[in-house]
Amino acid sequence: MEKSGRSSMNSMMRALPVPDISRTLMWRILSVAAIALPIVVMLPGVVGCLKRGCPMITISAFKWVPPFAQGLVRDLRVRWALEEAGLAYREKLIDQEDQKSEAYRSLQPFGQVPTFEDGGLKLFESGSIVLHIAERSDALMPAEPDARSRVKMWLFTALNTIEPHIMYLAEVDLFHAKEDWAKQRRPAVVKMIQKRLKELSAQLRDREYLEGRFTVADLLMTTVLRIPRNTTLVQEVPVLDAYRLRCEARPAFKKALDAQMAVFAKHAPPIA
Ligand SMILES: N[C@@H](CCC(=O)N[C@@H](CS)C(=O)NCC(=O)O)C(=O)O
Repeated sequence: MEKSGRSSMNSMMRALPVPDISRTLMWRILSVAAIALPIVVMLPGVVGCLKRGCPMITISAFKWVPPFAQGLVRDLRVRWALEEAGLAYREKLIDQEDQKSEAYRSLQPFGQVPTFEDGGLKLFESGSIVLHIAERSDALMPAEPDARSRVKMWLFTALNTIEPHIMYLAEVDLFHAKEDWAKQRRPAVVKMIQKRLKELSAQLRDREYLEGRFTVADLLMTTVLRIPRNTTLVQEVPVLDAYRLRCEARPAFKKALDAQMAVFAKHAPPIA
């Protein structure tokens, strides 16, 4: 009787859906690990943050500029680089009075925008700031040493070889257009820009980006090519215009531009 009772129990057990113990255990371990691992990894950083105060990147930007400059102010470069790198930041918004203040001059000796602060590090010059960000982000800088050097070469090209001529034209068109010297000088300035843009476009004819893939050099070059938007100089060079549009189509660019424009919209002076 007892024997037949045990065997009927065994056959009952076999009929019931018995859980696969090892699989259940494995899932439990994985679930615990999924929760615990990030905590363990982040804990030292969180504790350090609580002790020393959390470092947070701060960049300076103007509260407001006239429409001709909106979307071109150089904090855009830094915002864009930070967006590409996935780094959060806060803004230090300044006006013309702040530009002259001793406190701001201690960050930017020329009273200009942008500045960058991260913990104890304080930087000015948009080129140096985006390079600093890029050196720490795969999104903006390749790993291979020669490629890194070429990216820096193009970054200097944007700032030293292309931007000065473009800025000269901006000076002529936006600030001195009615003056005789500006009218006389303008054709030569335009000619020089056309020469430089043609030479640059020859480099981009067979490639989408300056160094194989999007890098901080493309970011800077694009912001430079945006400056003469009161002219058709870039549109006249289809390869360059397509390149500019390709870079501007990046979600990080849109976020950066929206962030700069939102500040101007918020601080717009009342219409008289
Ligand atoms: N070479 C500097 C130029 C900075 C610059 O010209 N910033 C402009 C805004 S885009 C500015 O602050 N202009 C006001 C001024 O010079 O007083 C850089 O790239 O950071």
